[in-house]
Amino acid sequence: ALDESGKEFIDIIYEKAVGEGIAKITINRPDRRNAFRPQTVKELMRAFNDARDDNSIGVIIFTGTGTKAFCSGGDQSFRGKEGYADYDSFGRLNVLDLQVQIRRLPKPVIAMVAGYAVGGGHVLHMVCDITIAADNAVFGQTGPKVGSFDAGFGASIMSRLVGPKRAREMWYLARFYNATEAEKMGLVNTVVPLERLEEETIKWCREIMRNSPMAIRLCKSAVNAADDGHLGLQQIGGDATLLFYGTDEGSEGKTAYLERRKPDFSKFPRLP
Ligand code: 2NE
Repeated sequence: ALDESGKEFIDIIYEKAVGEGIAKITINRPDRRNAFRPQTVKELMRAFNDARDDNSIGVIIFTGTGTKAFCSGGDQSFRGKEGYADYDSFGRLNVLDLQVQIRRLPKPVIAMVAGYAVGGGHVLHMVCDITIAADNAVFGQTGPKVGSFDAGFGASIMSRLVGPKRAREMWYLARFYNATEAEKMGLVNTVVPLERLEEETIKWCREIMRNSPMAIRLCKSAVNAADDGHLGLQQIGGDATLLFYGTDEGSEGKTAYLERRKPDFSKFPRLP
């Protein structure tokens, strides 16, 4: 499969149902339980970027090939002293950039989880806007068992989702939780039989697609704003500028500048 710029994807599958406004990004390393290596993450970032820029896309499904795993985190066989390394000579934790990208992407990202979502794969589903789980899904952090941890979003977003006590439990004990337990903990939005997973996910996508894209964009920014601090404010502030550019008042400033005249803002109301 080729991406928009003609580059081949090796580790992922990227599809679009353009008429529906739905993109689907699939980690395609089922033999490794969809563990990611740096190449996988680079491809995911390219695909998410394309889906963000594509005006016809309103919602993105993020999933893994097969029914055994959504994602089992970083591929441990690529882990070195500086992070994960594949074709580059140096290691990296570029999955952290992917997490930020998903969090800031102004369209909903829905994690469609069958099987294991563990380790860095668990963090990936947590940074998505919504998680639809199959009844065979298993959730948990494995880091402390394999000499790793994610003290960034992996800790902070988890703590928001399940509360600090449960977050400590998940990290300190590194237990696995089934789909029903995960739903009770607030980790997932709904649990459906495995054979209905895709159907249910598409149903949620279609419901989202019926609603106002700008309202959804602002709601995503708003829900994240307080937790994301300055970056959250920047996102929602950028949305305000985006909306303002579309107004006559915003346009008057630009037009006056280009016409080399003084702007006339007198006709615009000073709202209470
Ligand atoms: C996911 C899990 C529980 C599945 O168990 P099971 O029994 O269904 O499958 P199995 O046999 O363990 O795995 C199938 C094949 O996939 C490989 C396995 O080694 C095995 O290979 P073969 O024996 O067939 O050759 N595989 C699975 N996960 C892998 C991985 N993450 N890296 C490399 N190979 C993997 C079970 O497989 C499991 O516990 N996997 C490890 C989960 C894990 O510890 N992930 C890393 C956490 S750290 C992390 O992701 C991270 C972070 O903490 C901070 C920043 C960035 C990343």
